[in-house]
Amino acid sequence: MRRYGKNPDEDDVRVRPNSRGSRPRTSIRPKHEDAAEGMVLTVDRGRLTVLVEDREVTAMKARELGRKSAVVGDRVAVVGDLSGVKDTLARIVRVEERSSVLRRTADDTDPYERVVVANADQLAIVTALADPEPRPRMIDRCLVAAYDAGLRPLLVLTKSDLAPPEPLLETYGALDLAYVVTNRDDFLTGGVDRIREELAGHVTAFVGHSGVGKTTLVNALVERQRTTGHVNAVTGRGRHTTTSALALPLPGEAGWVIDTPGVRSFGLAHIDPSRVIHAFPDLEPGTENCPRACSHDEPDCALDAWVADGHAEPARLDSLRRLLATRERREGD
Ligand SMILES: Nc1nc2c(ncn2[C@@H]2O[C@H](COP(=O)(O)OP(=O)(O)OP(=O)(O)O)[C@@H](O)[C@H]2O)c(=O)[nH]1
Ligand SMILES: [Mg+2]
Ligand SMILES: [Zn+2]
Repeated sequence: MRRYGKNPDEDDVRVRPNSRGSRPRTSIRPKHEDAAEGMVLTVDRGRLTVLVEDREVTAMKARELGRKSAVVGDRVAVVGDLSGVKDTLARIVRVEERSSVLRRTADDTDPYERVVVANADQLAIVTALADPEPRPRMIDRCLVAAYDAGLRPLLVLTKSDLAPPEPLLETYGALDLAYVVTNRDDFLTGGVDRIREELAGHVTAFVGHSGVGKTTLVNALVERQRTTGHVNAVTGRGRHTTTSALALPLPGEAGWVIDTPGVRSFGLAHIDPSRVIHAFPDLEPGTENCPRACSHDEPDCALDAWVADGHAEPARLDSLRRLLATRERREGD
């Protein structure tokens, strides 16, 4: 292999286990036609773990990438040492075009957008039914982000051993949202089958408040696929706050799950307020009689009468209005 710079007939040359210093350095190549394709699994302080074929290769951004960053889920081209051997370092020379970008800001006024995950096609909005208490506004915000990024939202209600899901599901009934209800005890009895169905064939980013059980659930889903050390270091046993996003393959090549650190809120500063209504397909038909360019948060808005006539949950309109109000505050400042 290129790593040792040997000819094939020298393959049987043994490499001493502790010969760190004798390992050749990553070669500098002006052209990258020999670059390998990989997927970014995690990012930790400038070091990226890239899956190249079946090896986890540690890599850093090549200088030529400039300020462009690679995030979890990105497809990248890597050169250099692709052996995946400890203490080796490859270089990312290209980030391929993304099919989706999930963004968030710290709050609605934060001008700094972070890309949470690239190339996901589903957003699992994880909410505990208790401990911590569900916060419908957070769900609405995640829905807005999902619709904005073109991801299919999936509502995942955890800790059903602590509280029933019905009150929350009633609020979202009009949305026709895909959802699953789980709890830790289910995991032992095949209870993750329902969620597996929803995840199959998708790249799903798991988002939600800290402590809602994202890592606990992800661990139950990917158990057999864990690689030693790596997953443990990042996700612990589900009891430790996750500090960086990590992509994990579902068994049987059934797709990918991406565990992300808990967030305090899902800032929407990057989202166009006129698109917010699309996150409320249950309310959208009620905007037909709105005045032109209605913000849906003004006295003439047709939604009030429409909702009062029983076409949709008043709680949904309240959520929409709260989001729009947040957006408006930002515009006024
Ligand atoms: N009662 C109950 N507790 C659960 C369940 N699932 C997870 N927990 C507990 O909830 C706590 C938080 O779980 P995590 O999986 O670490 O939560 P997380 O969403 O990954 O948290 P962050 O990484 O901080 O974002 C842990 O103490 C879990 O044991 C469940 O179904 N029922
Ligand atoms: Mg976690
Ligand atoms: Zn309106």
